[in-house]
Amino acid sequence: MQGVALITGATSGFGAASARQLASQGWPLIICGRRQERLDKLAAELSPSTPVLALQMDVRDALAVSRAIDELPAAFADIQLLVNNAGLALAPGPAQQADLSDWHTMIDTNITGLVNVTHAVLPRLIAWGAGASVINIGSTASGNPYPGSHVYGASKAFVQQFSFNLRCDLQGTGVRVTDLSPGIAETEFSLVRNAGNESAADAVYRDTVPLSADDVAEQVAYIAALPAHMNINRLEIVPVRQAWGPYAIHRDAVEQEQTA
Ligand code: NDP
Ligand code: 8X3
Repeated sequence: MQGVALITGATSGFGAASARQLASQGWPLIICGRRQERLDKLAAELSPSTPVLALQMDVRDALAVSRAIDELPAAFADIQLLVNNAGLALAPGPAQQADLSDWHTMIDTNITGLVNVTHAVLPRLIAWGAGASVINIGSTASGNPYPGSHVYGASKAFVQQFSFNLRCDLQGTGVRVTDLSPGIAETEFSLVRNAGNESAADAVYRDTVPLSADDVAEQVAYIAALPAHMNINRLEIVPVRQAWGPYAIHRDAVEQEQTA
C-alpha cells in the first residue's frame, strides 16, 4: 500500500520540486504553504495523475495546523512521509543590526512551525509504522557558523538535534527520521532573506554553481524510497564549489583587549 506524503513549504523551491519528484514516484500528496494561488497551480499541474490535497497553512499557527491534520479527508489521512521543509532566513546582516521581529519570525517558522507540524502528524506516522519517515530540512548552517547566520543557523541546529532526539524516542515504531542538510541552493530563499532585493539575492549565486531545488528534491525522493530497515540520520549535500573556510582572525590595533 502507498501512503501519503505531506510537504510543508511546497509553494516554492525545495518543497515544490519535492512535490514533483515524489509525484513521479507515485506518492499521493498533501502540499502545504501560505500562498493559496501557488498551491492551486501546483495541484493543477500534478493532478489528475497524482491525487493532491492543497492545504493552505501557516506552520506557525499550532491550532490551525492540528485542526487541518485532524480533519484530513479519508483519502489523505494515511500519512507515510512528512517533509518538514517550510523555513526561511531573514536579516542577512550582523546580529547587532537585526530586528528582533526577524529573529522571532525565524524561530516561529523554523523551530515552532516544524514542531507544530511534527506533533500533529506523528500519530499518523506511528500508525503507519515500518516504512514511515520524517525528513527535516536542516542546513549546513546548523554546524558551520558564519557572519549573518545568527538565529537562522541556530534554528537549523535545533532542527538537527530535534531530528536526532526524535530518532531515540521513535525506536521500535519503525518511523525513520533524517536531517537533510543542503548547502547553498538557488531558490527564492535569498530573495526572502534579502527582503525582496533582487540584486542582493542574485549576488548570492553569481559566478558559482549552487545546488538546484531538483538536486535537493532528488535526495528527498531517495531517502523516502529507502528500504524500511534503513535510516539516514543526517545527509549533508553541498555543491562542489562550496567548502569550509578558515577561522576569521580580526586584525587591527590590539590595545583594546590588552588594557581591558
Ligand atoms: P523558498 O523560499 O523557495 O521556499 C520556502 C518555502 O517555505 C515556501 O514554500 C514558503 O511558502 C514556506 N514557508 C515559509 N514560511 C512559512 C510559514 N510560516 N508557513 C508555511 N510555509 C512557510 O526556499 P527554499 O526552498 O530554499 O527553502 C526550503 C527549506 O530549505 C527552508 O527550511 C530553508 O531554510 C532550507 N534551506 C535552504 C537552502 C538554500 O540555500 N536555498 C539551503 C539549506 C536549507 P509560503 O510563503 O507560500 O508560505
Ligand atoms: C541555507 C544555506 O549557506 O545560506 O541554509 O546558510 S546558507
